Amino acid sequence: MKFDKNNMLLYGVTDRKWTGKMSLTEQVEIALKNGLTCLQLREKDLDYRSFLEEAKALKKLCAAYNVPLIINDNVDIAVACKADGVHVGQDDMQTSDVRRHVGSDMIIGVSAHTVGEASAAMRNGADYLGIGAVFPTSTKSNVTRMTADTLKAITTAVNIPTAAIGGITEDNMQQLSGTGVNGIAVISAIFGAEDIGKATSNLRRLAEKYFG
Ligand code: TZP
Ligand code: MG
Repeated sequence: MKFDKNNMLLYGVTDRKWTGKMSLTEQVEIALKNGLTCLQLREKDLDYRSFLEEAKALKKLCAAYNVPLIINDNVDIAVACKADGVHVGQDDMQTSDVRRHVGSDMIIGVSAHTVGEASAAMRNGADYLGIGAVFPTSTKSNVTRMTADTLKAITTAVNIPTAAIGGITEDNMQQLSGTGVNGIAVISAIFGAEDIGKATSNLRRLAEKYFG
């Protein structure tokens, strides 16, 4: 699948905490219909078989909307479900090892918090970076908020697509314009929204305005 900086515009990350009234698949389909440009399946507690089954179903769904599916952390699941990519954090498998495992075609995303991490990730084969946390967030614990200067320094240091992450909403997104990021990655602004469709289309319109 074609992958470039436009896929960073509105990058949605799943979180099972927000399912209940709707299944994860139903939530994802609404987001896909309303302008999501990339989807990351982020499962922390699912057993391998359920994870793989879900990943295969979401791969099919994302493909129907021509949106890349990225698997968080789990290289084996990413390969087995024929995902478009895999995303790793600094405490996960090393970028160069991931590249060896998945071959040259699969997209690799890496979380970066400093210029050093970002440059190393790019050198070792990352195709894009998630950079954060740019705002306070209650979705993930143990995250440190970075300054706008660090964000700018990272986007200046690398020449691969980037998405900012962490506490991003319709109301604060504008503060990221001019930092050099190609878009935003969000969990709660989409999957925690009362109306996922409306939230997604609003975020997409604003992302086009500030980062398109
Ligand atoms: N990595 C850094 S912050 C974060 C992750 C996964 C959580 C983002 O969630 P939200 O709800 O968009 O703040
Ligand atoms: Mg991780």
